[in-house]
Amino acid sequence: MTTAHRICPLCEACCGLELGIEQDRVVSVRGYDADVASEGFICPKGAVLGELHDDPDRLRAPLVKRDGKHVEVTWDEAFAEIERRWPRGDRDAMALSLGNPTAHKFGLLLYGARFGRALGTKNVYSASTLDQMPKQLACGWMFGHWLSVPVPDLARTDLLVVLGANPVVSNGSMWTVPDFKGKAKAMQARGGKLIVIDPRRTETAALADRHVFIRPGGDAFLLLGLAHVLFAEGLVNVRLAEHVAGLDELRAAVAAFPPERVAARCGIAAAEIAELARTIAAADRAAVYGRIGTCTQEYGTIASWLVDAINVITGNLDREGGAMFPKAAAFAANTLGASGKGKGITTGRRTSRVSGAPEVFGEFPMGCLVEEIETPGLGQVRGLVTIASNPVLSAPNGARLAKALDSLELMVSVDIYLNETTRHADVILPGLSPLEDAHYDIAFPQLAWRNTARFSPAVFPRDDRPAEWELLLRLTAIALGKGAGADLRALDDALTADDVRRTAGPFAEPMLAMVKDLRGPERMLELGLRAGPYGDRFGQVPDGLTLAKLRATPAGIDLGALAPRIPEVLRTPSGKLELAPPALIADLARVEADLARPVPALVVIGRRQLRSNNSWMHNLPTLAKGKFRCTALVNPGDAARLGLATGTRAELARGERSITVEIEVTDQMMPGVISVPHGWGHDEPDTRMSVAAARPGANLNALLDDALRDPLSGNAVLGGVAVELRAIR
Ligand SMILES: Nc1nc2c(c(=O)[nH]1)N[C@H]1C(S)=C(S)[C@@H](COP(=O)(O)OP(=O)(O)OC[C@H]3O[C@@H](n4cnc5c(=O)[nH]c(N)nc54)[C@H](O)[C@@H]3O)O[C@H]1N2
Ligand SMILES: Nc1nc2c(c(=O)[nH]1)N[C@H]1C(S)=C(S)[C@@H](COP(=O)(O)OP(=O)(O)OC[C@H]3O[C@@H](n4cnc5c(=O)[nH]c(N)nc54)[C@H](O)[C@@H]3O)O[C@H]1N2
Ligand code: SF4
Ligand SMILES: [Mo]
Repeated sequence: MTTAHRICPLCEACCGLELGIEQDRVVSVRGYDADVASEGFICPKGAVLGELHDDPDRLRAPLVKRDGKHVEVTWDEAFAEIERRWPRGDRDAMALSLGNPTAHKFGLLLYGARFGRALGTKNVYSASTLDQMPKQLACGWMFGHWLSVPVPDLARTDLLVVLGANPVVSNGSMWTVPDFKGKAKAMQARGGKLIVIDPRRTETAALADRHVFIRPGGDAFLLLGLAHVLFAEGLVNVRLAEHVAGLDELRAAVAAFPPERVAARCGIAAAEIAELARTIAAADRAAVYGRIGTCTQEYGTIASWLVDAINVITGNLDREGGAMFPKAAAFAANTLGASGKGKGITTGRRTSRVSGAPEVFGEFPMGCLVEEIETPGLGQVRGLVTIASNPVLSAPNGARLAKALDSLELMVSVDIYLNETTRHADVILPGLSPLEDAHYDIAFPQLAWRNTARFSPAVFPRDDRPAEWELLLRLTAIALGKGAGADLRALDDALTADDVRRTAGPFAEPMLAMVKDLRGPERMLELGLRAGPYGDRFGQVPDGLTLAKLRATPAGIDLGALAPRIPEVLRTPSGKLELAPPALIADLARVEADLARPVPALVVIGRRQLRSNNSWMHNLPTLAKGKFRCTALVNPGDAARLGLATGTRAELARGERSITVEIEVTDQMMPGVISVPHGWGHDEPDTRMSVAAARPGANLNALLDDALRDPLSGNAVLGGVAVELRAIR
């Protein structure tokens, strides 16, 4: 048996794994103890990477739909079909949908972006508006860059307050923190405390020193109440005052939200809100962390802003043991250019054709895609390319979208399964197995608990099938009108040279000469690493980072604990940390109006599960085994009132739409709140996921509304949505 080392591409924890290999098969997977970022941690998903590699349902050849059935064709036939059917004329007629795994594969991320630029369409959609857009927008306004997202310095904090996240299960999000549980326990062993604020007593809450139930969608109200108390009781302590603007505006804005006013809306007593504020202020070093529960709701951007505003006004931002900015080795735009001042961010440079939703960071809300396909007229979307994206299950009102997909002139999916979304595609282009591909994380080192740099080469050699970046390059050639038969090597050289010349000016030619033996994403990585903050600056810093150095160090290179970065990290036009961005202050009017609205009797929220990964890992036998997991968790009081018991079936309805769910009664749930995981509903015809289809579960998103969005970020509202639950007799 030989061993190979490989970063797990499945979730944001990015664990380093050690694979045992016999011939061309993975026979064991363990956490790699020497890995500088994950130190031996592994979860049940990483342990089945071999099963993913071997899955007979995973596509290995392109498929084209002929007479309603997908049939295998050659690569040339698949691309010829795409070229023949490509909608011409209006650039905006082609839409692009980027799914979650795109963020985990550097070939997809770098060449997906290239392809997007070649398309030149304004119709770009992604999982970001089903997920973290509010956080990135709030950070953009506060710190001046959409990738400047502070993360808790768990290794040194005394108090971690978690809202709307379950890192024991998710292993962190917008926060790369492998073995969150071990690190949280180590904090507790040093005397630190963990507080979890969640409508469900989660696996993370079970570990916590204190759990507080909150009404879904109540975070903005709670956080306003907390900030109010901090100001009112003189507990504000802004350590970075000379770098902070807007303190008076923030004080004035939260003055209208004393705990007594917000208590009913967040479901937390006024006295408890005041006491929580005092606890955070009293901690020596504290960090407040909010994640998907605080984003996928009506006030996602406001809640995300207030999380960091509280970190600032309690003196915990950018300080050891508080919330800190990581510094990534490559592609970290917030480390480049002049520091201190910048352009800041701009949104709404365009608006969507049908709803007039503003563009945010070059995207429209995923919820808008369906209406752009359905609504005739100039600029109608007639073609779609999905890249690792399964919106039929992951986007609200997936059933409506599924119908709309069949009306497209051309749909192409770059995907490894024939699933609920790709079954609508005219052409499916499968990438390699992750084990046949090299790996470097572009996004997650910007969000990691510690600064490190790691690279994994491919574990297995590949046959003559193209890598995903090569598929995307060929699509780029088609989009640019160069044809499917274009010289891809020359195109790659030209596109990379353009990028380098744009950013490096007179240094471009020598830089390009130094990387001439590389191609594709590895060449872009080499350029990014060497130009980055730890890089060798193309020879100027002799012991600086290069790709060769990372290749020689499978356990990765440790770049140290997080260090303070203000003012260097700031990119706002004022050069200051903006504590009271005007758009957010203005949006408080919505929160104010909501105080008068009645709270619905029953709402649904989502949940993530350890042995599942959004919509696509239900086909791996080891993960699929055991107890059926797509259940609706219901509080015992609600269950008694509605005549429901564990194991019975019920109809979960919203307006005219409904799904059938299996009930699990548990006092983990706050009264009036139901929890249903997303990513299920594998019972669509003409898919090829035999294991998943055996226990399909129900698609929560069939129920939710595509039009329900946070207006600032365009993020979908996926939680706190009013529903009815009826026993099926
Ligand atoms: N109701 C509700 N809905 C939600 C959420 C929620 O909490 N509640 N969460 C939202 C969030 S946070 C996210 S990120 C989205 C995720 O939703 P999506 O962005 O749709 O991502 P996945 O569900 O992970 O689906 C991944 C797709 O990529 C394919 N794939 C997997 N690996 C590869 C690969 O290596 N290469 C290629 N080319 N394709 C691959 C899979 O077959 C699948 O089609 O769901 C969102 N939807
Ligand atoms: N095992 C596993 N790991 C995953 C994934 C997976 O599917 N499986 N998905 C990955 C992805 S794409 C992402 S984005 C991350 C997400 O990672 P997390 O943000 O940790 O996501 P969840 O585990 O869904 O935790 C969200 C929590 O918010 C709570 N919640 C719901 N509504 C509200 C609310 O209004 N307010 C508050 N305060 N809480 C609320 C829910 O009860 C839930 O406990 O996980 C990633 N990791
Ligand atoms: S926690 Fe995430 S990165 Fe680590 S092994 Fe599990 S799936 Fe892979
Ligand atoms: Mo996500």
